[in-house]
Amino acid sequence: MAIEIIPVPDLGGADKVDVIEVCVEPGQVIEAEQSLVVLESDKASMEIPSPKGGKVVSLKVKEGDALSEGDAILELEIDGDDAEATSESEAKTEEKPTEAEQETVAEEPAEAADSGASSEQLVPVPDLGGSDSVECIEVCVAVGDEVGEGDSLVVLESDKASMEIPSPSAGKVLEIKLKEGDKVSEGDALVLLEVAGASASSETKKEPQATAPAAGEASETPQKAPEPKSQPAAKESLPAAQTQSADEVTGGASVYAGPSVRKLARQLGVDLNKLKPSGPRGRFTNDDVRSYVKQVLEDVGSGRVSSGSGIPAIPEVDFAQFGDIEMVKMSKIAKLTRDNMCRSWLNVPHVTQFDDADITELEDFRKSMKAEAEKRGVKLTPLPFLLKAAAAALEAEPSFNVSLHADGEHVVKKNYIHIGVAVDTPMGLMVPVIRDVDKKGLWELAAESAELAAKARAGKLMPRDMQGGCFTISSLGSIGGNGFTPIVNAPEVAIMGVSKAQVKPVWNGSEFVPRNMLPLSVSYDHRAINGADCGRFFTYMVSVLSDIRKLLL
Ligand code: CAO
Repeated sequence: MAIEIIPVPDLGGADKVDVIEVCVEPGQVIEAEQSLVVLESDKASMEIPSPKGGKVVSLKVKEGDALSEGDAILELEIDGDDAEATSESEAKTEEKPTEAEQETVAEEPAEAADSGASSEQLVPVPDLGGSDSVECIEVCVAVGDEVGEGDSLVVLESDKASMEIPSPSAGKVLEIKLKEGDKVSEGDALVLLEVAGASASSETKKEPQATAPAAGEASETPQKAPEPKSQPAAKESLPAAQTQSADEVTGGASVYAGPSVRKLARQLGVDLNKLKPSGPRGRFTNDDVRSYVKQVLEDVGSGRVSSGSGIPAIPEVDFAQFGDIEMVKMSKIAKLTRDNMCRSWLNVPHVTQFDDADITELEDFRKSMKAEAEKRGVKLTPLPFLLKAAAAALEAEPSFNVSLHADGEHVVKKNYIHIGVAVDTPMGLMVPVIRDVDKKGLWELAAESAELAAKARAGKLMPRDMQGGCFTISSLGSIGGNGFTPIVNAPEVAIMGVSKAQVKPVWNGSEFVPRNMLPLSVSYDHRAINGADCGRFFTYMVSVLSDIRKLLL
């Protein structure tokens, strides 16, 4: 029985790689090759397998840590046989190089550095962690490309993982030794690079089996690396074959994307299944992910979709195929209306209630005031009465005179009554706000609403004229209709729709009598207002409109 620290193996040159998952816990009995942690660099995600079986004593890492080769992952209690076998294999692996070997290694960089000339370097397939005959699904470079150290040369894909093979050195691509669809194994030639003297020499030191043939030698076939496969992975191995299963990362197994694309997609919260791949053989590229995010941001910015709504976009249609068409530019106000309506409709859970107000007496009174109105130079329409009735109802039912606070914890109760009136203008819909409706008389309201409507139609409203509303009235009464469901003008929580008044037969308990009935609807935000609140609000407003003497109370 021995306690061993299990370290991070060679990460193929990667450093400070994020731990994205810890797969075991203290006390857990694990087997050799069982995944301990999942690491993710910008090139690959990789599961680090346990080199031996045993019981996890303690963890030395947690999610979010950044690890490099040699850092402790965990303490493992190993039983006798395994412990012995391990120390033997470690002893073999750690055998010191002979003096001659040491000299060669020490001298080579010096020679190359001295020469300062560029040399050729054949880059082979690194250790694939046991995978064999792995398909090349993407060649990321072309002959003549300048690549930097770590740049992806090719993407290989086994049935377990896809892996980008990074260039071991900076240099120029002289030759590509494989094509898409080829099956390769460890040691097979990938790319012939022309590298500067110093970096060529350092690679020569690291991968003697992969160096370019000496001058005059014709062979281009790289020799297989005879590295012993000890655990942790031997030098020059890329822990690619332990990369995270394609099923477990963004997009699932049916999605063809390299680790860096998957990482980018995960970082940006992009579901690759929603994208169309543009890479060769249906593979996703980083540009696919970026373009998708750009498009979504543009759509959100333009109001075509609501942020986070997840609502599929309406497919674009080429209408010209069905007949003659014209493209008409939307006005700024039309675009603002589009955005505001979309935002309210998607954010506010709407409920609409309907009722008819008997405005027979109201209309009699209004008509009786026509001469007076003319003298005053104002037109007395039903609108001022509706404004007064709405103000009275807002006072009587204060749950309507609120806005939901953005903190999600509060409701903002307003101690003022400002009411917006939707005005149909040639530029589009505008909603000027009449302040302190409760404090104003019918004549004043008639004059002010007419003035604001005129200003709106002349395009002369100032932003302040349209701010601060508590409630909105949208009247289609002069146009027609039996009823409609207006959209709440958020952050207000309710709106009234006014349709066309008509004389209708109404049963008074003993007979049908002709009454002037005004169809009304109230839409409300059900997050702020309940049906019973609306029932009280609406009933009170209808009763005021039916008997305007109540406004005096
Ligand atoms: N039923 C029957 N007749 C009505 C009425 C109703 N509900 N409301 C108004 N009328 C009558 C008026 O009394 C007036 O007739 P008289 O001249 O015989 O008195 C006539 O219709 C025209 O009224 P108006 O439209 O000039 O004045 P208003 O005060 O009723 O309305 C305003 C003002 C600004 C609300 C209106 O002009 C307007 O723009 N309405 C459209 C609002 C809109 O587009 N809403 C939809 C928003 S959602 O897309």
